[in-house]
Amino acid sequence: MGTYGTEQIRNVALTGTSAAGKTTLGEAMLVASGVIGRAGTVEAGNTVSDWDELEQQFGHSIDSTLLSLDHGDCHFNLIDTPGRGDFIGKAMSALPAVETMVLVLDPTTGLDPVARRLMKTAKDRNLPRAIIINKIDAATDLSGFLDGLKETFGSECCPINLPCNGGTTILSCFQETSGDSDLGDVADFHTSLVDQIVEVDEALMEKYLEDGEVAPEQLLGPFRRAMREGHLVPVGFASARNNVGVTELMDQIARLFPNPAEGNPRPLQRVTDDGREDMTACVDGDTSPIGHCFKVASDPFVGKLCFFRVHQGTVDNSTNPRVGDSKKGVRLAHLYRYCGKNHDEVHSAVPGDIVAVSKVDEIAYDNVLHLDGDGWIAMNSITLPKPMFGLAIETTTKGAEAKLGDALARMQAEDPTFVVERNATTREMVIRGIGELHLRAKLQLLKDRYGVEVDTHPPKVAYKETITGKAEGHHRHKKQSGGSGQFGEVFLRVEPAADGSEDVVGGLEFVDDTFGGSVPKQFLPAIEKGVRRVMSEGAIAGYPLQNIKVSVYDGKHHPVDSKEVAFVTAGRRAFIDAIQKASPVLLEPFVKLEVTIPSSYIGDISSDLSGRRGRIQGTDMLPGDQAIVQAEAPLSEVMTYANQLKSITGGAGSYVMEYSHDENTPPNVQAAVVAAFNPQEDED
Ligand SMILES: Nc1nc2c(ncn2[C@@H]2O[C@H](COP(=O)(O)OP(=O)(O)OP(=O)(O)O)[C@@H](O)[C@H]2O)c(=O)[nH]1
Ligand SMILES: [Mg+2]
Repeated sequence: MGTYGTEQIRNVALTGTSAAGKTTLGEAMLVASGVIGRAGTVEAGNTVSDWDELEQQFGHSIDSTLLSLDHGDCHFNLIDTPGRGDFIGKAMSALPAVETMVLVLDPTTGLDPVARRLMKTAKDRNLPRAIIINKIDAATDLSGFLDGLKETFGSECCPINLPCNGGTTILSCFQETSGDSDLGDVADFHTSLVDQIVEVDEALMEKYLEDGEVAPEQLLGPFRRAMREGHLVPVGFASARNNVGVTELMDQIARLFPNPAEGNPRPLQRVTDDGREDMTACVDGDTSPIGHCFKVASDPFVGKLCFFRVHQGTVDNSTNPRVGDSKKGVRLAHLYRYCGKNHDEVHSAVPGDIVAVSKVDEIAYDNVLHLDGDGWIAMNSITLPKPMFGLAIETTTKGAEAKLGDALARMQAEDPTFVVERNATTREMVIRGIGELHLRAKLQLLKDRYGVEVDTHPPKVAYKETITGKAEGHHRHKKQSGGSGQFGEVFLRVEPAADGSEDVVGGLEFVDDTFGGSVPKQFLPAIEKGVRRVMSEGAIAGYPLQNIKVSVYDGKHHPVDSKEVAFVTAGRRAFIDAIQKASPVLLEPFVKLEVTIPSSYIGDISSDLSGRRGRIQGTDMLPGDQAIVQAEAPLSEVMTYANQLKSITGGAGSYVMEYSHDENTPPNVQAAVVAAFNPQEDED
């Protein structure tokens, strides 16, 4: 389709369980719409969506991919997302770009944590949802699966069609009022669906109670409303591989799913000197353009690409929007419409559309593009899991450090759940991701795309220091060397900072409690500098300090010898003195683990985790004798959990981890870490 208007657009994210058939479903829709002549398969590595070499090597999706196609008079922007827990960040970050999330499930394996998390995230963000139960050709207990679905996600999950003739066809129970299906009498499903829909419309409900039936045309508006209100999650059946239920889903998207003008408003905020206020994007009319970048990628030919969704106004290649709070406008010289790796250059994008812009360095993931005069616009970001699975890396190629740094910076820009840390204390470069598979994919990319190979080993634990009591500290710094000397004396008090205090900056609240000029005001920044140095370098074990309030209450100065450097040292030493007396503790990061295993290993996995100071929080059974064990454990104990899991289950298990919270280390661990700390004395 050359041109289309906002009302014709349907933006849909295909999310859900890994290997449920999202990529295959996207491929089938491309065939049905005539974009491609024949469906490729994931096995053959020739689908439009999994076009990337890495995806073909790994045999599943790794990044989100935009597919575009026309159906009837509608234009679909479909975002195919990866279903593996390791890549959930890519699925979640696509949600702000669409009006509807379609969760694709595999009835032969069941509901996994990814599906649950995505359903919850979409619900919390007021995003209309639908479900496709795929692989009906292979499923044996669809009724049981549907019951489990309702139990997990609520009775608002109502079939809109039903599998028939052993999963070889489907029949609409929205249109049809009677007949037979593989799941039983169509009439029962029709009634449940209509009951659910009319609940959002009182007048219609009365009519329905009186007449006992409502014409399908009268149900269209209430259907859409029920979806928008989260009161209805339509469930469809399909076999993407056998092309069953595919065009029906496309018809449903076109007829019943919201277009950008009807979808629920996005949580945008306008930020001015007066603070932040919520705002609603307005797709109609001549409003000034607002776009949100939900994905950054690199195209081998086009270079850096930023995919953005136009939430308001029309964007064209003469638009020079500002990026977030930056004052300068950027040029959107080349705009593209993407389908897999194929792209067409376009000159403009109407409100609601999704396009990519090339080679604009200033745009990063989650940035909002806008033309606001006084303030700037921000999106209420999706909270992505904080990556905790770490590997320390070193290049094996001589002189490749700069290349490695550059490659990692780009990879970080393209994946918000991938971070690179350079730890001054441990002198390690650590890459962190969601799980072992996530980092394995990054290392492969590093090798294939950037030609950099690295050695890896488990990183040292990133402990933090804090205090649990109050104490006073003092230091008198005096140095006389030949001519002028150095003199500064500081008395200060430390205590834990109040929870959530706005005065805490970088983990520290710094208060000037001096009076009578005991310390001239111009030296307070020097004292703060000394204190902040300790905050980052640590006082007892060489790890950064956090959550501390320090009040400088007295000191002495010398009219000639007092200078900045003297107060930096005095502040630093007085602070260390106080911290050591204020019952310091070492905090260690705890992670949430979700371990998927054959259920026969539940006992072994639970006792192994308990032996690693882990706490089991729950166990869920999945169909096919699989189970999920949820636990919290100290990161230091599960740093090489991939190996452990492999040796317990013989390779049959998988897991993901993310940051949970910090906890005090047990005294024996703290004593060992403190004993290993060897602070460098400073020069005085
Ligand atoms: N029997 C059957 N197999 C299917 C169907 N759809 C997809 N498959 C197979 O299921 C496997 C996974 O399909 P994909 O399309 O890669 O699944 P996905 O949901 O994109 O997986 P991720 O990218 O890992 O999230 C492949 O082997 C497909 O051929 C179906 O309808 N029936
Ligand atoms: Mg896929």
